[in-house]
Amino acid sequence: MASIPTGARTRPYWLQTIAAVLLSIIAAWALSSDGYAQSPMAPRSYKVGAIVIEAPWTRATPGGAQVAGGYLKITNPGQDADRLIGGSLPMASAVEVHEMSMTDGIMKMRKLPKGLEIKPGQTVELKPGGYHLMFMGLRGGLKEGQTIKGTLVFEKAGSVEVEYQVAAIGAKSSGHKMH
Ligand SMILES: [Cu+2]
Repeated sequence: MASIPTGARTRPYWLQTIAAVLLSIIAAWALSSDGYAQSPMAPRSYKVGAIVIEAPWTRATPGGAQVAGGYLKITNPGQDADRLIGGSLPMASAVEVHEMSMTDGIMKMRKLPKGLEIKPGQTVELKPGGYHLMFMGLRGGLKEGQTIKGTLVFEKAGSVEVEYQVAAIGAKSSGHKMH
């Protein structure tokens, strides 16, 4: 720093350079894929067409279980209705869209053959006890703390890659603060 003249009134050139580099780093970070913080447990959001998907999560599977539920929030800020019709997961033989409902005092679930409609302006939350994705024919268990890549398929918006955070066995929520 000996080359910096003492008593300079304007910001020295080297300081401007550092400031410019820092700004470009911050800008690059802000524009990076998710827009969200990159920490592994932070809720993530994804966009495909007009559809926004938030914070996909699933649960660790007890030994030998071959099914697991997938949960997330879907918002459709667009002008047209769309449908979540399925998806894929490398370690599952199928990903189905399910509904859970009380029938004669018994919780039952069924596959929605035409998928789940998301109307314009609507937000639908897939959560335990309600709509959910069902991962069928799982090969190998899901472990708490893992991140599982998969895809979701919408009738109009098409397919999008997402990552599921794996919560504890039997968790009622991902443990994330939804906003
Ligand atoms: Cu199910």
